Amino acid sequence: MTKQVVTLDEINSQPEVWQNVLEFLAKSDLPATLQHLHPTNMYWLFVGCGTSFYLAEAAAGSFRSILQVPAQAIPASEILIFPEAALVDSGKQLFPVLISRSGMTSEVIRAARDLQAREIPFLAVTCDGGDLEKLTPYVLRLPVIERSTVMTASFTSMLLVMQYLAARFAENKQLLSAFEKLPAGLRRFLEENEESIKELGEEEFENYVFLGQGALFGIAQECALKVTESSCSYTQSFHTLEFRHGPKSIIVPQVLTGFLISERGYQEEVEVVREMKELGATTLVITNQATSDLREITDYLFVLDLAVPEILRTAAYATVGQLLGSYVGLRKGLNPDSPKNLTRVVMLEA
Ligand code: F1P
Repeated sequence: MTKQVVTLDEINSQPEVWQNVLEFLAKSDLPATLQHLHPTNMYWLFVGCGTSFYLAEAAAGSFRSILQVPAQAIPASEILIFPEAALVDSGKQLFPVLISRSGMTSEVIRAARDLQAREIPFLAVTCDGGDLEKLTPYVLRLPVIERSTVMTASFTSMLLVMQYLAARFAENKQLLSAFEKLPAGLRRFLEENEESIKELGEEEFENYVFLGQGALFGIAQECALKVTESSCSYTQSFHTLEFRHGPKSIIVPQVLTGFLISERGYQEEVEVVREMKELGATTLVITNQATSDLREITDYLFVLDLAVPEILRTAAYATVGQLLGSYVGLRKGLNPDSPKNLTRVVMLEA
């Protein structure tokens, strides 16, 4: 009997977790509470560490896309070491969003206290609450209980929550009504593709690359981190078109080159797939739809087929990297529930 892997169970629980989170959001009065801060006239600064920093990247890309507001992501450490640069006065009201599953990560807590000292209001987005939820009146604590060391459902759920916030601030009824399709769409995708991802995990590669544009760049970074954390493999991530400007020098068949293809940048991004295939890359493609020319240059293809606006597909792309990381780890005889050198929270000496 195969040993239960909690991380895999939690990855596969994401459709149900998303359903619960969407029901929680429908009852939350926080979006209305934040309205008085004029969210469409603020400079949004998304802050986190590790997976939560890549979540910040995807959230910032989502706010730029949905709200057309200035939005940036930074690691919490930047506020501690270079506060004057991180908290730049852009002329717009700076509004930080501190993201932490545990609410206990030392760098995030120190950044929160620094913001308090500067009397800069901020939003906390968390699952466990921890110390973070006590440091601000603006808290979104999600009904997500995650036991795994690495973040999976907490990552995608907190991203959905921030996309929901942006859609509420934008009063975008088409987006808001589309969220309800996501849990069933993800359930179908996972049922149809997990076995293929498991088989891909059993293939040996020297290292892995993940590429994405816009909000998908944060997802590419997270896919790379998941494979590193769960399997001790070497990975890299770049903006897709940036890969031409030097990093492509590593291309050989033993490098699994992953492309998170957007709808908006489809033509330009597929051209990069073609060029890398011609250089000898083994290509992995995650896309919502695939034309025949893309299928011809793709070795491992995963089609989301989600009937929702493009930006709402963002979180689903991450599930391929989550599953791949765990299955590569298992193939290497590792335990994804107990990743080498890692702890569930990074807490530094006071
Ligand atoms: C942040 C984090 C995770 C990482 C590991 C250690 O946690 O760096 O991204 O995977 O679990 O902690 P948090 O601040 O979101 O709780």
